[in-house]
Amino acid sequence: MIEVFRKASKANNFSEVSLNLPDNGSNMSNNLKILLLNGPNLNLLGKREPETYGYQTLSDIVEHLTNVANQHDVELCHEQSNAEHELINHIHAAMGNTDFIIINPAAYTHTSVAIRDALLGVSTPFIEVHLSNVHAREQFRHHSYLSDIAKGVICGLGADGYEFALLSAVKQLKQTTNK
Ligand code: CA2
Repeated sequence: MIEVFRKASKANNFSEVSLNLPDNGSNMSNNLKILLLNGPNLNLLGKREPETYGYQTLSDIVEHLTNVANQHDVELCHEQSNAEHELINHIHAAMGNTDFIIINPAAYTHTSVAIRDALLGVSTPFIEVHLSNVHAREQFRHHSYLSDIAKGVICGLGADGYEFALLSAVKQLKQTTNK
């Protein structure tokens, strides 16, 4: 914990301002907060290519995950973007107020050093999720720029993978915090 004290003595009046900042980027509020982040084209879920990505829409998935999070007394925030810089901005915005990130970076998984650097920069633990089994697909999907720095990776289990990631994140957080 970084503590900044400003002490000012004014005549007979002594005032002290104390500002407590987390030095590890952790959320200072009482509730656990998890960010679900989805990358490009995942807004098309349930509308195209259901044989590969399933029949559930992104809204269906987020609604279900929100219910699961509520049952565990955890706040779930969701963002989806087709733009790399917006995903990076969401990662930056999570710093200091989010305990865990669940991310499906979609195609950026296989290309983005910038998203890797953002996740390293904020030090928020994260799980990488893929709906499809990327290892059973084209060679270029076998490499991820994120997997080696993730707490875990789930792929090939469809939308259930997000739920398993959420339950694991909650379990990990409840083990390491007293919230
Ligand atoms: O399996 C996954 O979740 C992926 O992250 C999905 C990405 C793909 O580039 C990764 O290799 C694996 C593609 C997301 C595209 O989503 C669509 C959903 C419906 C229709 C068309 C695309």
